[in-house]
Amino acid sequence: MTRTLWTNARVVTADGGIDRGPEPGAIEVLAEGGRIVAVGADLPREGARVVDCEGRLMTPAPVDCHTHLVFGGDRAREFEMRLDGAAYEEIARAGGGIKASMRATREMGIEALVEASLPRLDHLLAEGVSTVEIKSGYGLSVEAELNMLRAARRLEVLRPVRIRTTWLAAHALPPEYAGRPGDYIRDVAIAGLEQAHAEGLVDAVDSFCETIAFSTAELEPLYRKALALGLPVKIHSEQLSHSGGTAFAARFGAVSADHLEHATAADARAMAASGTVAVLLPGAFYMLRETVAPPVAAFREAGVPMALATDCNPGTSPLTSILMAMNMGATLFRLTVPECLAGVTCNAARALGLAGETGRIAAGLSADLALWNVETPAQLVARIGFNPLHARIFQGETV
Ligand code: DI6
Ligand code: FE
Repeated sequence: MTRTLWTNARVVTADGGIDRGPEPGAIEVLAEGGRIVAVGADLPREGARVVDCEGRLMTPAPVDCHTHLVFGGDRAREFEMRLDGAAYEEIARAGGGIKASMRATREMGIEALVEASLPRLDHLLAEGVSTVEIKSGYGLSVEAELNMLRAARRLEVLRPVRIRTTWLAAHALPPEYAGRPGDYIRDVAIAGLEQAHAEGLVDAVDSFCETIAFSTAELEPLYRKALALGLPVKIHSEQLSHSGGTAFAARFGAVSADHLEHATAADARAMAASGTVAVLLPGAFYMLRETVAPPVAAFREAGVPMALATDCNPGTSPLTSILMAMNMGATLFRLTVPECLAGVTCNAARALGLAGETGRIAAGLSADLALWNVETPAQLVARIGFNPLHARIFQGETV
């Protein structure tokens, strides 16, 4: 088994609080067979390949815990319409938005979806990302939703990355079910979920709870089914308005609630009680030029862990940079630098139920590490459009 010892790095472990990065070499990391076996000072060198990190910052490899990375088509035209003053909800109601991406996605086979998605994935990997969550939600029929997840799984074969798939059939109501949300949830969201689960295609279940999408009452049977199948649930909630999705999902023990611009202090307390991670998505906030930021102070006070993700999607967040997500988390939501770093490492892993697998530098976890050509986490978060990645280490291998 290959043993590797990384030495002379400024290591931020994200394991039990994040500091500013100690002196180079104070913490060494030893991995064997792809897993971290020891973290500390003066680790044994016998039989190990020793990598001198030359004083660089080492962090856990980032985790992008909320993406819609697999989709067809392009919505730059809608961006122009919004520049002209059209609202996102207006465009959605007129058949654009998610439904425009649905039409493009339905026309594509698995191979075409993979080909369209790979450049987006490669952008994330170039910033050191080890793990990407990918949602369905642009197929909106059983077969097209399954194909999205099949494409997502294929990406994991084509690249050294960990993919987690999420069933998001309850993203929008397709035209053939107009006025019949209950039928759609039963025939597509639930029936398709059973099939996806039987094929081993799904790791979690998500939905879009919003006035332009689904209500908690409509979503209830889907969440019951998810729990019956033993699948963790999450939710897009309180993004554009307060629809009650957060408290609803907390009742189902959600691993995460995402967006949360309009969440309240009571929502934060419900999330704390259910162990739900707040996944903040500043890319969508920025693109839609929202003005109400998520209640970060309430999350801090209630002790809700906060994650940051790209929300990479063709409409509201065409973002494929986890570094930019950190910068925006700081500038737009006023997260501290340590919160930003925890947001894309330990807390992001937790939002995917992967806290015991990745996102921290600790013995027993996968050796998923990022080495950066900077010395402090603040230097990582402060710059815009600059990628200082020196090396990405996935399961102990530099890739
Ligand atoms: N909220 C979002 O911001 C994305 N999905 C969601 O539920 C937007 C998806 C899109 O506009 O394509
Ligand atoms: Fe999203």
